[in-house]
Amino acid sequence: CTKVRAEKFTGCLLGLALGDALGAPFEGRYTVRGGEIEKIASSLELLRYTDDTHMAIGVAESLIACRGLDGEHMAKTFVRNFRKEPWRGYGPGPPEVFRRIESGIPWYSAAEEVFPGGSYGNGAAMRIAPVGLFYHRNPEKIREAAYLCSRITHTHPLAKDGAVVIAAAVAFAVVYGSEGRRSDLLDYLSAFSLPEVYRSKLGKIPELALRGDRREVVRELGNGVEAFNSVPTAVYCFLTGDSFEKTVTGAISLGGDCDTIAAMAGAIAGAWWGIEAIPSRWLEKLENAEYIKSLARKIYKLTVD
Ligand code: F2R
Ligand code: MG
Ligand code: MG
Ligand code: MG
Repeated sequence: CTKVRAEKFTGCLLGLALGDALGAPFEGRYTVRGGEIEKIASSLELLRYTDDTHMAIGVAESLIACRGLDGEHMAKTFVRNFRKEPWRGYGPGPPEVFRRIESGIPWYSAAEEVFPGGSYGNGAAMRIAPVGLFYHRNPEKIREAAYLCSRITHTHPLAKDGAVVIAAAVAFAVVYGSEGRRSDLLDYLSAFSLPEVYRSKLGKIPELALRGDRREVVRELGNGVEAFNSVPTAVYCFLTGDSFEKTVTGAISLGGDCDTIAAMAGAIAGAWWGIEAIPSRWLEKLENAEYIKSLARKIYKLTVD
């Protein structure tokens, strides 16, 4: 186990926000050429983030205020943040859950009826990185905390287990990066007894990585808004990107729900390599970077210092 440094915490949350902000202009695109990402990034004055980061900020704010995960407080934080900035590009489910909470339905049951069987969108996984940071010392708490955080808006087991995968990957990256072996992540995740679709997709990663065929990755792992079609893909991007920059641009180049895949992969990569590995030309343009950094530092102080 290498030293857990504050730079990994800041790298994680800034990495999430940058993956989101750099990927957002391409969300829903079928193909994205490598050069397009840098062209758009350099033409923009501000790299503006979307719901992925906005919700992760809510997770971090609530974890810090409560010194741990309090479902009711986190739900209220989500609702308050959404009301301030409803234009962040939220999926259809969460705003409906927030309306239900405001109408008096308890936070723990407000999401149940929004989709039959609950939402399996990737909205729980995209925001979960602060939970991985907060509970990095405590892998046995990760599942419980990720489930609780997800339950506010996403009650389908595949959404909740997608959040477990990303939270666990962030914890792994904080504890073992950058001197360990990235490929050990797959062994680390195998201890979390995941549903078959995750085990099967994560199990395909080593072979897919050998071939590195973009179309095959999209076909086998997915690039959609469903948690099971984006979470394993984000893990693939981290395991095959040899730097923070390559992880994030590789994720965006897959197209589809690429702001979210890049946000999840960027959080893991930022936690692995630390803030010093994030290109300054991107960091300088990131919206609210100082605030996001301050949240990461507070989680570090509460859990390591
Ligand atoms: N909302 C978007 N992108 C749309 C375009 C945004 C545009 N650029 C803008 O600025 O307005 N992106 C964000 O949403 C995704 C996360 O979604 P989340 O939070 O999981 O939402 P939801 O609605 O719960 O689930 C997403 C969709 O998945 C399908 N689905 C989920 N559960 C289902 C079920 N049980 N049965 C059938 N379908 C189910 C539905 O189509 C949901 O709407 C991220 O990409 C984020 O970036
Ligand atoms: Mg988004
Ligand atoms: Mg969550
Ligand atoms: Mg998205």
